[in-house]
Amino acid sequence: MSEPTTILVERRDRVGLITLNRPKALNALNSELMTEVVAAATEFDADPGIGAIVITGSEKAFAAGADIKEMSSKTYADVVSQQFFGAWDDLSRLRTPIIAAVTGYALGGGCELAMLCDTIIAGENARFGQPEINLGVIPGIGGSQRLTRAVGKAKAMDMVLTGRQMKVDEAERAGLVSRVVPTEKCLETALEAAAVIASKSAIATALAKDAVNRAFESSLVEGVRAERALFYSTFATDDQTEGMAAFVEKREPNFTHR
Ligand code: CO8
Repeated sequence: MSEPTTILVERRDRVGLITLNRPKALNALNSELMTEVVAAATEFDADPGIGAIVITGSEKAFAAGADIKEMSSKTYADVVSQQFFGAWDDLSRLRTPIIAAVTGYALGGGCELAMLCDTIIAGENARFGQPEINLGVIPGIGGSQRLTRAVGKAKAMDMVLTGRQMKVDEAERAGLVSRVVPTEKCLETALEAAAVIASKSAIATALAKDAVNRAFESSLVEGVRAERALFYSTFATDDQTEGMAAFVEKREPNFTHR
């Protein structure tokens, strides 16, 4: 991949860190940024030296939405023929767990990007919203679906129809975010959580991620059946043997797949 211009990409030991970096546009998501984020995350996903990914923005904005200036002149024919923003879906197919570290605005596509990640750790100044209705459009990167599954119909309808912003205490109560921490500790906390995940068996974390995601995509019966099959499959791995042996022998596990 050529050097990205809209993001910063770093490795912190076994954690891949992607920082959205269009400060003048509050990290508005344009096509270039999408291509770069998806490419960087895909590269981390293929790297056995990386066990978790963190996506973050700036203190003022995780991302203030899709780039309205880029979108404003597009026609129906343009967005359909270009499958505009379709590449974001690729993020949800990666096996490596992804944490969104959200401070400041996570609006529109920004909120949708955070929800595309596997979990959200938020700073106290975070603001979530789907304000597309104010622009005469609706969410288009899964917001109407993932927000509804995360916070329920009543609150999702409220957010999507009024375009109002949700502060972090409400977002935590509603189950949109996993943890709320002081703003200045948000990235550090996310990196620590990612390092914990990256210390586990990468096969087990991928299977665990898959199992939890089934709850979003299937009925309870199908989800439980899928979980059982995934659980059984862990017994085909040397990391299961090692993890359980280490517990019995009262020592730290030394997983092969990490
Ligand atoms: N797109 C482009 N530029 C933006 C965006 C954006 N979404 N948000 C902010 N900016 C730019 C501003 O234009 C401004 O640039 P300039 O200085 O050149 O005028 C700069 O960032 C700073 O912004 P403000 O001066 O507005 O900063 P404030 O602190 O006053 O306000 C807000 C911050 C409240 C976040 C305000 O900027 C705002 O309301 N932004 C727009 C939020 C929004 O509506 N987001 C939703 C966008 S639509 C969307 O995400 C659809 C996704 C679905 C696509 C599906 C495709 C398939």
